[in-house]
Amino acid sequence: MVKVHDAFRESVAGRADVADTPQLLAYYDELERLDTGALWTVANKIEPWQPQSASVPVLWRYRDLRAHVLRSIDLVTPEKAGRRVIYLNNPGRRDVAAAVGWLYSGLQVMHPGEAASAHAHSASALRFIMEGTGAYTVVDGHKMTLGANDFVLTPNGTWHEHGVGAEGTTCIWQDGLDIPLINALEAGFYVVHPDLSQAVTHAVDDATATWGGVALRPHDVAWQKNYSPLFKYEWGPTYEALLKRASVSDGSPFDGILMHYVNPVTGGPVMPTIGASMQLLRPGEHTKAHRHTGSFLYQVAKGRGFSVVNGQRFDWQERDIFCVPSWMFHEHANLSATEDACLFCFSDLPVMHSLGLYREEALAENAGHQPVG
Ligand code: GTQ
Repeated sequence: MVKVHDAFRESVAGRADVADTPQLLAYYDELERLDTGALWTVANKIEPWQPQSASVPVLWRYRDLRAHVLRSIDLVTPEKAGRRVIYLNNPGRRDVAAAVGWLYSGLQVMHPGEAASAHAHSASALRFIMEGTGAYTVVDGHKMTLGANDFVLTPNGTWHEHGVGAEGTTCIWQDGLDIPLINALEAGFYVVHPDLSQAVTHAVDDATATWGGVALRPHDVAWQKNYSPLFKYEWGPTYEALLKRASVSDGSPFDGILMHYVNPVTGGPVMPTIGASMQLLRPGEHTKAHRHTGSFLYQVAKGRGFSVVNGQRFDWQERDIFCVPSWMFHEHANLSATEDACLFCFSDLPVMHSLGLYREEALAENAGHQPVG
């Protein structure tokens, strides 16, 4: 079969627009034998005018997933599986096991009395608790107790392990990691802890007690690392902060009341590669559509509503998860007239900001986009 090289031609000044000829095709074959190629045959493809996400918008309904997640308890042990997780596999990103863009996510389930072995890796991770009691995470000797809608960090390089105390109930949480990004950068290392578990060397929940003050920072504790020392962000104060903000502000027309979880030392994102936020949509609120760079994974922490992503409507309720791929228009709506709705979200926004790649655009009123819903 004859190879076609001019499929990406564009007749626009400054873009590649070279027609195939027998002479050129022979030339391209010679270049290929030398492990090279003519840029103009690929230029328009490798430098698109704007981001072309390979990810597709997806809604993962918890009511569809939950029974399958629980079934894994009878099928594999955490000892054998390493971690008992059902991961979210975006149809456009199966080759890299990403939920969206360069972000991985999965639902992990653990029985009372179970624990997963301690390990460390180059990927940065977070967990958002969906259901159950008695869950805990240990990060570098700091033990954090976890309840529904709590969010906990296990940053790059830290020893971490997860479990559910014998007195607890079956727990399900969402894991979020930058595994695909770290693999794309070919920078991933993985180590299993020599003892398979680590000693708890600090008082339980000491990170929250030390760094979780209301805009107060301890005088006598230093922190030099590039991630937040406040490993756990509890739902109670998070929700309270959203309600307080909503009492004095309408927030953003595109995002409602959107608050970023921050590193209390710097005011910056919780980890260098993954940021997280919680967003409140007031009863009946419907945000305006916009798009920006970055890949986003949402979990519905509270309420019900819908989001329109790239023109497609996704109706969601508590615990559902959906993604917004880079540069796709999106808007969110709270369908309740009386209750607020809250969306937890994690993303690669810190990467976009630190590399100078963040761009944002509102949907033009006259863009001919059909509002949905
Ligand atoms: O607990 O660090 O869902 O390394 C996938 C890979 C969780 C973890 C996952 C991991 C982890």
